[in-house]
Amino acid sequence: METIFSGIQPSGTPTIGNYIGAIKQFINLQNDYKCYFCVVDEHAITVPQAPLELRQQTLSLAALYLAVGLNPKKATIFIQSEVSAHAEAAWIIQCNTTIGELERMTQFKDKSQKNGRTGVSAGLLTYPPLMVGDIVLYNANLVPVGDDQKQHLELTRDFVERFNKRYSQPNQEILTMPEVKIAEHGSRVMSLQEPTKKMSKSDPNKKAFISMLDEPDIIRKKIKSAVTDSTGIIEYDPENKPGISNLLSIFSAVTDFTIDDLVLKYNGQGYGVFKADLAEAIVDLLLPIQTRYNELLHSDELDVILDEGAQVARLVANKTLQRMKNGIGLGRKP
Ligand code: AQP
Repeated sequence: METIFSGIQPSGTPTIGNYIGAIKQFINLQNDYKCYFCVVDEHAITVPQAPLELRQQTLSLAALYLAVGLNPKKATIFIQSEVSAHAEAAWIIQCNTTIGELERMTQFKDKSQKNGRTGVSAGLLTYPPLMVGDIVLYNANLVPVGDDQKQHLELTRDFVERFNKRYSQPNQEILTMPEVKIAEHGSRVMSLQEPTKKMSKSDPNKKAFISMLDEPDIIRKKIKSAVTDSTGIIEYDPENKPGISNLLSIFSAVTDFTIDDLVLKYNGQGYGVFKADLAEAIVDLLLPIQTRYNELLHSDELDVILDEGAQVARLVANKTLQRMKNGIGLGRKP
């Protein structure tokens, strides 16, 4: 059986973008693959986080994983910082990655530009090696992510090739080469306020995203105020009409309609009706998830699942880490 790893940062409440680009895929994948779904809290601290909020967001994200339908009997669900192999592997990976490779990452460029070089942590630069560690520790063959993570996955594949070439014995590769798995639709959900920019959970403008825990009236308001254009024609043209095209993608991803179905269905109707229906479709999707989330958040069940998940994850991750250390020659004994 092939193996999947994917993670989300508890850097805020996941958005409908995280759901469509990543989480939604997880639900079906757990039936056909050995899955590891992680709350990557060590990634979240690459930018400043308030300690109490970080802890609350970590638990909240784990509860959301379960609330959307991830099943701990099928998938291993755990918190990254509870498996120390991640940080150890990241160090080894950093020592086998060049600064040039890391400085080329667009996510680093974007985030560091916002804060200026002196205001940026070294961890923001070395975020990709930590992500490489997440993936290789579980021998993942497939990594389901949104489009924004493609470049990090390319770096992961380059790293695996280089590491295996340098340190593996013939026919005994230390690390598994992963493939990226991008959602067919909605792999890049855009901001509701600036539809040429990716929707992000840490966007300071809360109107730019729908959080998975937003209440129905907030969802309706945010969709109503989503930026479109003045033509009033519902058509899919991301280049010239990024706002309405983004809303069409979201609508299609949260329902069974294709974009073509929707264009036909709303032909001749204004943006108002379309937006109102889209808001209801999102509310219908999120309400049952929110109900289950509220039951789980403060339950003992959540703690037990996360304890067990960390235990399983540690066993697998430590084995790979040991293989990496042996390959390199770290420590006294293989
Ligand atoms: N807008 C998006 N559309 C589709 N997929 C998305 N993902 C993120 N944003 C979108 C996918 O969600 C997964 C988890 O992402 P992450 O939390 O690890 O990091 P991120 O990509 O940096 O997500 P955010 O929401 O933009 O977080 P912040 O604001 O903290 O930086 C990934 O698979 C990602 O591709």
